[in-house]
Amino acid sequence: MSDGAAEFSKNGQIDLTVQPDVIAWMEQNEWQAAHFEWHSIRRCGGGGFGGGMSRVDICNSSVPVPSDQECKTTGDGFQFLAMHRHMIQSLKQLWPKHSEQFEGFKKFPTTAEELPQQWRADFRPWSATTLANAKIADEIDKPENLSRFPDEGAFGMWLQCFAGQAIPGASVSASGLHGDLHFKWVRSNNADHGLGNQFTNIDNYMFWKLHGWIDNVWEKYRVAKGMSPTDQKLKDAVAAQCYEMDAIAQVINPELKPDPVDPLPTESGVFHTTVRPILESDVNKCSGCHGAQSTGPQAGLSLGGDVSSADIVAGLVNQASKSGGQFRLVVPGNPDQSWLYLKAAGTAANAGCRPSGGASCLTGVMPQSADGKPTLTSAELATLRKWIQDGAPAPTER
Ligand SMILES: [Cu+2]
Repeated sequence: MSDGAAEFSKNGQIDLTVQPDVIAWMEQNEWQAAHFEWHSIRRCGGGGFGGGMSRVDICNSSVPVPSDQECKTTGDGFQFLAMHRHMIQSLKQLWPKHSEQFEGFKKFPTTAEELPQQWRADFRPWSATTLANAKIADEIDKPENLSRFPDEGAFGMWLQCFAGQAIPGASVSASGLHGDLHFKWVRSNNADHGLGNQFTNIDNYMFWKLHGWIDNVWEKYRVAKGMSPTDQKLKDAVAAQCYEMDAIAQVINPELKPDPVDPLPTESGVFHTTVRPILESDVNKCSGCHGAQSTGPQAGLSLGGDVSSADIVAGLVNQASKSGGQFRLVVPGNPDQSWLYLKAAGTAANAGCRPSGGASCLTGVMPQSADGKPTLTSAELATLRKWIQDGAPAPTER
């Protein structure tokens, strides 16, 4: 895969998208549609009416309609931030070497020079209101700006919905910086992957530039408030959005569902009863990366979902890793030579990984965390360690 944006030409206009491989992965996993329906289900209103232009009657589907409806509550503002962070993090995790295409503007772009070259000739100045709001967002760590927003949900709501004012619920509803940014880069001829097409706008390179910027200023807010990038509330919120998006994707395409005619065996054993729940817990795992249905670069490593524990263990024990050089994923009796353990414990960086046999060395902690510390608790790590130490026994069928 190439780095950065891909050019997309249609009817004499050049637009920018993420790389075609990324678009294809998102299509396979119904991300374009799921992203649209994620927004639609927040437009259902009371009693399941509305839903905007939903193509799957999302308001009356199996996915519960969130009580936080679009731009009505600060809870929605928080979910808006968490959902887009989930997508950004997942894509960066899937393509760690090509992550530039999922990174935001470093600051709100106010000059042509700050834009990709293909957009510079079309740069038009922003309104004074937008510029004033952008300054507040970029300088959110200044006390006078920070104090405008009692919590991150209020900040998210303002970014998404009410740039013109800080207090939600007042009568004036100027569009947020989010809308200002979205409307700025619509290529009218690009109905396929353009920012103007709500059903596919996540294909567009500028989508990630603008949402990445929103994510950056959100993080700046959190840091200024002294909030940790690894606190449990944040992790739970991002994981919840991951699960909601997966649930929506399954409404859109039931084929993504586990196969109901082939029930999983009933299993027991240490791995099945104590290790697997750790790998599958809401916090540590999201099916986008290591699930049975995953089609991304991590596809070879299945840690949960619609797969038996016996198959998970078979895929780990004495198996080569894809990004752990000479290491195998699990070496029975030897956790400190087991890439799975080293990654989870956050000690992979010091393990002496050497690229080998086609396997690179990606030594960051897994699940990824912003501060590089393990996401698993020490008790969970001890459980994983003991299972490997005891010979990584396979589960048994009851
Ligand atoms: Cu969105």
